[in-house]
Amino acid sequence: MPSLIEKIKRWGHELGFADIGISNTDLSAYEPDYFQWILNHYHGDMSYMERHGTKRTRPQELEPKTRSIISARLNYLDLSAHSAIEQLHNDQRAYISRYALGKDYHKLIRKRLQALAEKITQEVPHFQYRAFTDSAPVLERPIAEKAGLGFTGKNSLIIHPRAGSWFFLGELYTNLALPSDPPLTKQGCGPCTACIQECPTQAILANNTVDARRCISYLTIEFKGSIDTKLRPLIGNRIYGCDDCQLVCPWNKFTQETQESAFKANAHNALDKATLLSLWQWNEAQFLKQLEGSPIRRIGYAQWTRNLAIALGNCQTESPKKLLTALKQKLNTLNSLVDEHIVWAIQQLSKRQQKQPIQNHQRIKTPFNAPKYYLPVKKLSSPATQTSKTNT
Ligand code: B12
Ligand code: SF4
Ligand code: SF4
Repeated sequence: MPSLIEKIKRWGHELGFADIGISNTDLSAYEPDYFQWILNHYHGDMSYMERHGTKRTRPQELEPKTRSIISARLNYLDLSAHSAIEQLHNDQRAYISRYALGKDYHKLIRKRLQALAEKITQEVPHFQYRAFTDSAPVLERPIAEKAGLGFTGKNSLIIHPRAGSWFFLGELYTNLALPSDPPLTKQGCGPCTACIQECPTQAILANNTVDARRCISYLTIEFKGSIDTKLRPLIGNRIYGCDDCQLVCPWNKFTQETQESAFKANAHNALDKATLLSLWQWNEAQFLKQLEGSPIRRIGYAQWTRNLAIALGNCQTESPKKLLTALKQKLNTLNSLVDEHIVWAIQQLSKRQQKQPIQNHQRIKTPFNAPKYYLPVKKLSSPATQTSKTNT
């Protein structure tokens, strides 16, 4: 058995995974927390989470033959992309989650896991498996934690002490009873609370959990409805997902850059440095063309426009006249929900134009009070710059 485990890990690395770990299927220690989260309705409109019941916490209910789980992580951060901090701090620009600057990860990771499974099948002909990443009822973070791929941070993400948190997770449910890896027990957040303080919408709660209903990632990606007007100003210029709780996490000074060309920022659509107004000009055909292969396409043009309208309404540095003209051009072109967000943005900008004071709950929070962001600086050819540094 040890030699098979060694081979699985070696093949995993050869296939580009940053780490492979193995766990058993007992997630009973996590089940109460998970269902308390559902009971608190922190999942918002993601009703599939409720519907799946115990399938997520009991792997055999999803795949009866499962005896152990091979958990994998794949780095996605592209350090050659335009600076995340600069993009966030400039309210004329659009902030898009780092994971979405390149190609969609779902197919890529599943194919990689299948390639790993094929190698195992050559060695163990009776090997059976199912590959998952993200979209199935799988409790991916607890599985990764059990398999030793990292610890659970206060921001609820899995953090590896030598690689930070900018990675995706994926799993192979297998019919083999493989020996488990030990979880990492020594590391953790300690007294740090940077992510809790810096989360723009105060979505991070006690007990390493997030109230998805307040999380900008949920609001801009998963949530299809009308966004609470109290939350809109807090969204700032984040038009697809949010990374603030990773950008301020000190463990991310150890980030490992992605080796996947698919995850590099797409030079063609240049989303890493796009302005709000340039994206606002896209019609639906351009949206579909520019975002071919991107995970962003999934939210559709109307939701994309809704998100952009909020960000335009939050923009304080561009001429309101210019923004108002652009916003009015899209009124009555999509649907009533989008119109409602455009009207809100127009009202915000009109108030500013008329110099009406912005009410306190509408005040836009400046991104990050934290003195430091913990993205390592891209390694350059000079030996003097070969060490990891923080960029402030
Ligand atoms: C639903 C979901 C969301 C929701 C809800 C997020 C959340 N925190 O639950 C929303 C849309 C908000 C979201 C956002 C993001 N997501 Co998401 N999401 C998921 C999904 C599909 C399910 C997660 C889930 O089950 N949540 C329910 C909660 C209760 O479960 P949990 O957080 O895993 O909680 C367990 C532990 O925290 C633990 N626990 C609870 N309390 C305590 C206390 C202590 C002391 C300890 C040690 C443990 C512990 O027990 C809980 C289970 O019982 C997973 C994929 C999957 N199938 O698992 C991806 C996933 C978690 N997301 C991921 C990513 C990358 C993101 C974003 C960074 C994307 C972005 N840039 O916008 C943000 C990050 C926001 C954040 N801080 O969580 C990655 C995380 C990778 C990593 N390094 O951890 C995943 C694993 C997808 C993947 N395959 O890579 N996501
Ligand atoms: S992704 Fe953004 S909004 Fe969501 S918990 Fe992290 S910092 Fe808060
Ligand atoms: S920012 Fe601090 S508290 Fe939050 S996950 Fe990172 S180490 Fe933990």
